[in-house]
Amino acid sequence: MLIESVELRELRLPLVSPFTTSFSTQTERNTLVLRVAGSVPTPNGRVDVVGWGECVALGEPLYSPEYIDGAKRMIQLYLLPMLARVQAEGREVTAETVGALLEKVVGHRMAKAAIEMAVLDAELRARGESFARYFGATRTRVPAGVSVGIQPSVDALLGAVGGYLDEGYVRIKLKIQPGWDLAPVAAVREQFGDEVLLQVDANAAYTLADAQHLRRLDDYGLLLIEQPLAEDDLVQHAKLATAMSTPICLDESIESAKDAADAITLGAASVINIKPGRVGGYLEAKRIHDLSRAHGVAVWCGGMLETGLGRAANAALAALDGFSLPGDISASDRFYTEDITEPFVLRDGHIDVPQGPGLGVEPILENLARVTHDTQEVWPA
Ligand code: OSB
Ligand code: MG
Repeated sequence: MLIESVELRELRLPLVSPFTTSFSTQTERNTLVLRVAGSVPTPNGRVDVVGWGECVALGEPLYSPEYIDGAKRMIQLYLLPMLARVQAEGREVTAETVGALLEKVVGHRMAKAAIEMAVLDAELRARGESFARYFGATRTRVPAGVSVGIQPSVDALLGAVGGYLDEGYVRIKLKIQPGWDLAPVAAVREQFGDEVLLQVDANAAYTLADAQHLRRLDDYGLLLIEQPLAEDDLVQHAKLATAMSTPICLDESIESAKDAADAITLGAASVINIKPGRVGGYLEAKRIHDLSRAHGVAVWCGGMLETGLGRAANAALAALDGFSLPGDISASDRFYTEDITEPFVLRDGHIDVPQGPGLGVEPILENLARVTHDTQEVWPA
């Protein structure tokens, strides 16, 4: 596309309830949304179009090195100027080349992913093609899992899990940390039975020295344990995998298809949580899906408390055949009373995959205005 303007908005959406993980408690989701406008060549001539991207960085660098203010600066100071130079040379930026065009910048995958998502949305809207169709996805709905934060008490946890099961969620993920692991898992199994699809996520809160403790989770028939050890502990994850029968799933450790290939080769992961933002975008996410599938490694689509924009794209990606486990793709009201798009709702434990052009959803401008904390025109870069 030929980019003509880029608007960067910082949003603040209150959460319906605090979300506690081993690394923080969030009561509000601050997020960045990018609106890219320009024109795209089509067989019928150039079409003016707008595309939307969402940056999944959190407010603080606790889950990943990226954080909102940093991503904002990165997009404005480095990434967009690189694309502006490409255009000044008379070349066009496309979704399939933007990753390579920004490759010289080390890391900052969430910032890069937001730009790629907006450009891809613009191009697909111009072509009248949905994200799902572009990815080659065939399913029209995806099973919805829910990520349940660390609670003040086991009773509170049972109340929360019971509520989600009543709503129809088909898979429960419990956040765990040292001191909040065996007891909550045992209580949920006891109360809701062995049939519930149950998994846990430690967000890197343990070390290999905890292997004998973690092994006790094997008694609870968990689908997987997500990221028990540190981001760069690939070798240690491989060792842990030999010490316990619960499958090891990696989240934070996987920032690229190369990381996924390394983890698979090492035996550090038998399942991968694919988060498009964490790996630099939907195209790299699709490559990880393809490679995992070729190696018989199960994947599922993770979440980062996305607004309806990111949720739409995640649902489309998760509709690919290789996503064999339910993702962290819940209804909008899991986190927000009011989303910036039409809300995603649960129907029979599933979320419908948008079928319209591009993301297939639009921001509702009044809603967007209500939660916008800051808007900047950042182009010409
Ligand atoms: O580790 O999967 C994670 C949210 C923020 C940061 C990291 C994680 C999460 C979640 C929530 O678990 C997933 C969701 O958006 O539903
Ligand atoms: Mg995780």
